[in-house]
Amino acid sequence: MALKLLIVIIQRRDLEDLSRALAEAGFNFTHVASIGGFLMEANDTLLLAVEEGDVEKALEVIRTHCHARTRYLSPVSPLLETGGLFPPAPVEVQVGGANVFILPIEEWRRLA
Ligand code: 2BA
Repeated sequence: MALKLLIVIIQRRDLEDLSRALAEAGFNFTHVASIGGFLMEANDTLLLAVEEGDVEKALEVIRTHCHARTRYLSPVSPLLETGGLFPPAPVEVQVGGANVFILPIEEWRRLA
């Protein structure tokens, strides 16, 4: 059976709940702490190698335990930096639930 690698980027607030749910569903995974390039905030990346036939099951667990959230960014105005009066309106950003990249695994070896 073919194997797939799921690279799953989630929000930190979903990590505990999702980790527990994946373990209960029988999935092995590796957790890597990461930082989003746009918000520059900590997020988390999970690596899961799964049988192709289990991909949808894993996605369902991820979908159930990762939630979309709204964040507001306050852009720094060049006017403010030079003493201007009016701060720019916060920018609304929708983050998550999860960003999942699904890659084929060519070969998996456990070396003992
Ligand atoms: P960040 O890069 O910190 O992005 C957080 C959220 O900001 C994104 O949520 C998106 O709604 C918004 N955003 C990102 N880049 C933007 C831009 N150039 N202009 C306007 N808004 C932008 P998500 O799309 O749910 O992404 C959540 C996190 O998943 C990202 O955190 C990043 O760590 C990762 N990610 C998303 N897309 C990716 C990609 N194509 N490649 C690698 N990592 C990705």
